[in-house]
Amino acid sequence: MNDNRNRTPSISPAAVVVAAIFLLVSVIGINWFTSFVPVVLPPQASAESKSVDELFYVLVIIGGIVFFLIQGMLLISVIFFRAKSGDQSDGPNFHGNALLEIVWTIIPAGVVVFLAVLSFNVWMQNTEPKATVNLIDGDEVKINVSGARYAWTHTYQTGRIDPNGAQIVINSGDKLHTYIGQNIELELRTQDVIHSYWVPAMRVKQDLLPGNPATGGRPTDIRFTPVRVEGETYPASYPIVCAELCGDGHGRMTGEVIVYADESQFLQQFYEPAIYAIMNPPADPVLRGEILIQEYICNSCHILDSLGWTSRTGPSLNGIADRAGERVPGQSAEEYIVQSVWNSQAFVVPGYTEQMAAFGPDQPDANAMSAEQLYAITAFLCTQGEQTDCDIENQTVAIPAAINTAFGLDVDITFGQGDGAESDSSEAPDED
Ligand code: HEC
Ligand SMILES: [Cu+2]
Repeated sequence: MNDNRNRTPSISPAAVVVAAIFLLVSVIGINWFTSFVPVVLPPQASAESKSVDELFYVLVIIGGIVFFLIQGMLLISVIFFRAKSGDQSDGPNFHGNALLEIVWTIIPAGVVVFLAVLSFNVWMQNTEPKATVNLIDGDEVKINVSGARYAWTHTYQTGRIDPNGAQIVINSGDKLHTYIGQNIELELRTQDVIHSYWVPAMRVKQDLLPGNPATGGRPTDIRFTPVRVEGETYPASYPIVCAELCGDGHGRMTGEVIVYADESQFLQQFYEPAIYAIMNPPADPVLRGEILIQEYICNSCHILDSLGWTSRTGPSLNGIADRAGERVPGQSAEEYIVQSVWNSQAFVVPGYTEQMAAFGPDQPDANAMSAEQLYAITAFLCTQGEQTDCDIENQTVAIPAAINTAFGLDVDITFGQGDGAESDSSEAPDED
């Protein structure tokens, strides 16, 4: 034993040959393995996806080679250098091999640096701001995404003006509409906790970070350009999911990217109809409300069978019109609904907490709600009941003082056209 103490291990030629064979087998095996990867990955639906996938292949190949090489060496050691039966002695005592140690430090260090440079390159390339973004009909349109437990909301600041002089904002709910070749740039904000906007087919993912609510949170952005996918029929749909565990409804926090074949299909099937609908709302406020309410994230917290909502963070809205008049003494059904939406904290339904998001004229994009929109939404909710207590004809609902104070508003909402003469905000297009 003693004569072994300061021995330097020698590397036998046989070991080198075995290692070389393993390296070869690993390379071939990994190449064969990666030929299956395209089947596993979603379609490459963005210009960015190719470089991301190539980076992924390089990582899998290098990682695979290292894995198989180490496991192979381990296996060889276990088989060829095992103790012979009856051998109770200690093994030879080695004191390192400077050459080996240098080699096995330099190679991994080199590999890590190589991967870092490669990854940084792909990242820089894919996140680089484009000269023109969100081009629609020759204009750059700002598109904001809002994440809230548990829904995504997309809003397009169209730059077009409605008859009242206000900018037309299209709220497309959980769907992002785009077309092949459009450079998309989204500004993301969360209304509560950290979420992560992930579109696997576009190979992009970006966290939404809470910030100072007074400044509207802390925006992050994400960029990608949809490209044509072989054999796809357009408009095509690709899932959006939340990639940051954000609560018990995290799994429900999904959406869709709808990709149109070209700009004209996008304009015809999404953009112009959306603007037309805003410019020419149905005369019936109930109908308007039914359309509007689906643009907000109410579905992420409430059950409402008539619209297929299934979420349980808040009370069910089935039959709300029957209960609304009995919730707060002295408050009519329509007053209660108005208050519930604009200032839900004023009365918290027993058994629930103050979790409902705020909606109102001063709220950020996804939660912005004008008096006219609130009027229509209330009119719709007033139809959700058996013998609704709401009277949406000839009624003026005074906005509760608390809301006036909070929003600095002084408006009433008029239902129908009758006595509500003194109202100063009934810009609801009158019907009947
Ligand atoms: C983040 C979850 C959440 C969202 C989003 C949300 N709500 Fe609520 N909602 C609640 C909770 C929780 C309550 C019960 C506590 C309270 O009254 O404030 C509630 C209460 C209500 C009530 C009173 C129900 C009753 O039985 O008295 C109405 C009406 C209502 N919400 C309508 C809406 C509408 C309309 C929207 C969309 C514009 C909406 N909510 C969006 C969580 C939410
Ligand atoms: Cu989330």
